[in-house]
Amino acid sequence: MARHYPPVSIFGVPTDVGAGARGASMGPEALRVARLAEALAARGVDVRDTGDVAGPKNPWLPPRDGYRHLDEVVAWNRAVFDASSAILAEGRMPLMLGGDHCLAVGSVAAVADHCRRNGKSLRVLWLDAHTDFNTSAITPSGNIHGMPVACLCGIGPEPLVRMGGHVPALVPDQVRQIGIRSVDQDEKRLVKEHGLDIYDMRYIDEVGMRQTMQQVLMGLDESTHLHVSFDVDILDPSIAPGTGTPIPGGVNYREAQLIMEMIADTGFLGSLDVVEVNPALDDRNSTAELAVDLVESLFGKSTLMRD
Ligand code: B3U
Ligand code: MN
Ligand code: MN
Repeated sequence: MARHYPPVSIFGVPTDVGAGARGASMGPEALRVARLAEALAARGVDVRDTGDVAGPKNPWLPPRDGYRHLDEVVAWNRAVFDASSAILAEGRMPLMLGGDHCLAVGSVAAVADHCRRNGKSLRVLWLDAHTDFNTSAITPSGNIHGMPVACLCGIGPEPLVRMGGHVPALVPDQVRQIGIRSVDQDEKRLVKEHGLDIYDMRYIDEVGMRQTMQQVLMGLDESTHLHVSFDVDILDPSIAPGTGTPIPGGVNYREAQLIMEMIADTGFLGSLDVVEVNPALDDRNSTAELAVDLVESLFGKSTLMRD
């Protein structure tokens, strides 16, 4: 069965203000150079690139009270929230090109707000090597890209926790985390305490990606809005070196394709972030190219037998 996808609006968020390495600010251009919009258009998707949102420069300062660049992170997330909300209000699918992962506070808060207003049930698929559930009290770095899931679940600084008006934006029950293999000591305690549903690499090794994704995608129905937050560091660094915090032992090419294909098969994809592409660390834009390849699968490219 050929899938019909809603119209897509791409927007870029050129900042690395929440990261510990510089360069994710060039992610949107890298993904454009890798021809993301053209690839979706070739699949018959109505796609528009609305350009980049704007925000403050990266002051590159040490953490203060457990946060690096909190004011700047808030400003960028407001811009993301507004851009995502406007796209959703037009009945289009927001596709955010990061930027680092702190920006998912704004994108997911906007989607959560949209779902609340429209009687949709939101499920967030967090594809990542990291759980991103740190707080100012336990972060080893102060980098806010290690905190967005906690913020969305109501734990974090006021302006981020309140980004979408409703607090918390999400409950842990709405989140599934896939590909996890780097969690800080105190962060581990916190994710357990909050009951996050985590499919780590050990689980994927043991049961395989097919069964993992069947679990992840259980309980969806016509009212489901799926938000995919795709941190490219879920991928093994051997295939995706262009990212700020690469962790060995990640998802391989075939597993990554299967993740995307099984999400595509649900037909419930409603919004997407592609974050942490860092061309300064990449090998000839290979990570952005791989991300585009995988996003094509998310829009049904490899479902040869089902088209
Ligand atoms: N957990 C570490 C590292 C990290 C989290 N997310 C990324 N890196 N990309 C931290 O600094 O919070
Ligand atoms: Mn992340
Ligand atoms: Mn990560």
